[in-house]
Formats: sequence, structure tokens, C-alpha cells
Amino acid sequence: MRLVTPFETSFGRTTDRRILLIEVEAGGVTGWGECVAGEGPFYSPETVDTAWLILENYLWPLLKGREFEAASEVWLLLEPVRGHNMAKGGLEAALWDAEAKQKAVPLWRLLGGVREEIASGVSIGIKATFDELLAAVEKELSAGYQRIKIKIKPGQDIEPVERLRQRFPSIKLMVDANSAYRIEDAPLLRRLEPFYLMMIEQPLGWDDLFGHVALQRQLQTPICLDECIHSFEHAHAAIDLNACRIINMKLGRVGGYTPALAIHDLCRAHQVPLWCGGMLESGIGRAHNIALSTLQGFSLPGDVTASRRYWEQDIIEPEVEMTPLGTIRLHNHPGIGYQPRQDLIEKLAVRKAVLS
Ligand code: OSB
Ligand code: MG
Repeated sequence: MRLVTPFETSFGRTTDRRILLIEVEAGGVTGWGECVAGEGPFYSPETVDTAWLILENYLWPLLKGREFEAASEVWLLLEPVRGHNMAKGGLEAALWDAEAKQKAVPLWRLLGGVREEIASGVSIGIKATFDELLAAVEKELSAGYQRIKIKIKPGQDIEPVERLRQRFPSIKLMVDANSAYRIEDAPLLRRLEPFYLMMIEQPLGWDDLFGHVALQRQLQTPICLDECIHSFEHAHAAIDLNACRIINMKLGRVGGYTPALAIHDLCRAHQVPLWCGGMLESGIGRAHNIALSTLQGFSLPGDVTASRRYWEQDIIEPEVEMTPLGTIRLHNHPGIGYQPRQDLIEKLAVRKAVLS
């Protein structure tokens, strides 16, 4: 699927997405999930191709013919496979959708969600010029989005933030570095402090908890971890060691709803604010992110936005829409609450495997 606008981060530029969807038949109903792995191993070690291989050769055989009462049991069944969280997360999420449909309840209610409307923010990629960035920010603010996140990298950091802050003194503003800096850059990152950012997301190495502990000690601005949080144990360590003050939750990065719910409860117990991240998902992954964002602990606006920001035509019906107040309203249909458009999915599909 071609993105409406290419998306650039410190680790690369994405123009087209290759999206791996998982459709499961369980207990007489059909559930849908999306594996959020990227095209290359640049955000995390997984890719859409490794996920395909792991799903087919290792995850599916663990579930084949197994009886289970609830999707919450699936995470443990998949435990023999180490890592490959995005492959697991897509499969596990599809089974949660199936369970909700079987019980004829919206997935967000099955999960224990409490919000009928979630707050929406945007993630804006790195632009060639400041004028382009400014135009993008103005567009999103006038659409009503509640907070602006811009991607930064060395050489495109202090100046764009300073100029945006001058122009918009009172918006909720944050940056995401996607691991582009090293601890030696602490003095540079401290130059962001005067701009009272909500947070700096994942400044250091994708697996570097220790570095973030050292950096957070030198910063007033909260660090938010994204890439580093790939399990309950990493979330626990990050919180206990003060490696961050805020956590970005991604269903795929942690391996599905079961670990996401455990991390959610941990964050609530420690009063660590959470928000839901995004991975340039199609409508199916987007619908799951919306359901997850209804949990009590998701107290900050997430990177969960309307379909039209990404796609000319999304693969769900209806598409995800935002209210003028920068929120997304939940549906009360069973499961994820949006219908996959099978005709369009069929037309876009380049590869298909049926496992039984
Ligand atoms: O770091 O949050 C990130 C997109 C792809 C990979 C990593 C990230 C992102 C985004 C975009 O920031 C979030 C979205 O709008 O889907
Ligand atoms: Mg991020």
C-alpha cells in the first residue's frame, strides 16, 4: 500500500508499506490482526519476511489443533519461541478479535477499556525544509489533532524545535529520535530543555536501558521509551531504574495484548503515563490500536490517527475518522469494530498462505 506521503525517520524513509495481515478462524468466527513489522530491520530486528517465516514455521504449529478458552491463553502457548514479538502480536491480536466476536462484544470492552473516545496526536516525519515541516504542523493543528510529535535526527533537531516553539508557544509538542543519538550527545539534547517539550522519545540505542538511565539524570524533560520496551521485564526494569518517565506502548513490539495488559497494569501501579504508538498501520492494526487506547492507563494522546492521513483508501469499512476535537470515537460493534474490505485486500495481496 502506497502512503499518501512518504514518512521519514532517523532510520530511513518509507514510501510503500508491505503489510502482513493475519485472518484466523476460531470457534466459528473470523478474527483479524496485523503484524506491524517493517520492510527492513531498521526499527526493530523483525521484518515482514521474518515474521512470515516465523508465523508459518514456528507459531502456527504451536496453535494448530489446540483448544483454548480465551485469547489470553495464547501468549503462553507461543512462549517457546523467543522474541519475534511482532509476529506473535499480529496472531494473538487476531485471536482477541475472534474471541470478542464470539462473545458478541466490542474488543475494547473485552479488554476492560473505559474510554468511549480516545485522544489523538500525530507523528510528523522529517522534512526537507522547515517550511514543509511548518506546513505539515499547521495542517494537523487545524484538523484538530491534540499534540504534535516531530521526528528528529542529528542536524535536524534543535533548530526546527526552536522555530516551531516560537511559532506555537502553547501546543503539546514532543520529539522522537528513534535511537539516533548517543550518551555523548547529552549536552546537545539538553539544548532542547528551554522548549518545554512533553517528552523526548527514544533518544538512545534501541536496546540501551542503561544509557537512558544516565541521560534521564541529566534531563528535566521526561524521556519516553519506545524501542527499548519489548517485554514486561524491560518495562519493569525501565521504570525501576528511572530510564524513562513515560512509556509508548505498541502491541506488536511487546508481542500482543497479554503482555500489553501486564505492562499497562505495571505502569498504572507506578503512575507512569502511557500512550499508544503507531507503526504506519493499515486500518486493521489501527483498529487494534484504538481498542488498546481505551484502557485507563492511556492518559496521553497517542499516535493513532485517521485513515486518510496515510491511505488514499483504507482496507476497512468504515475508515477511521477523527472528530473536530481531535478524538476518535469507539464503535460498539463486536470485535475490532471495523469490517475488513475483503475485495480490496484480495486486490492488493501479493502473497497468501493458508495454514490448516
Ligand atoms: O517510532 O513511533 C515510531 C512509524 C514507524 C516506525 C516507528 C515509529 C513510527 C511513527 C509513526 O512515529 C506513527 C504512526 O503514525 O503510525
Ligand atoms: Mg517512536
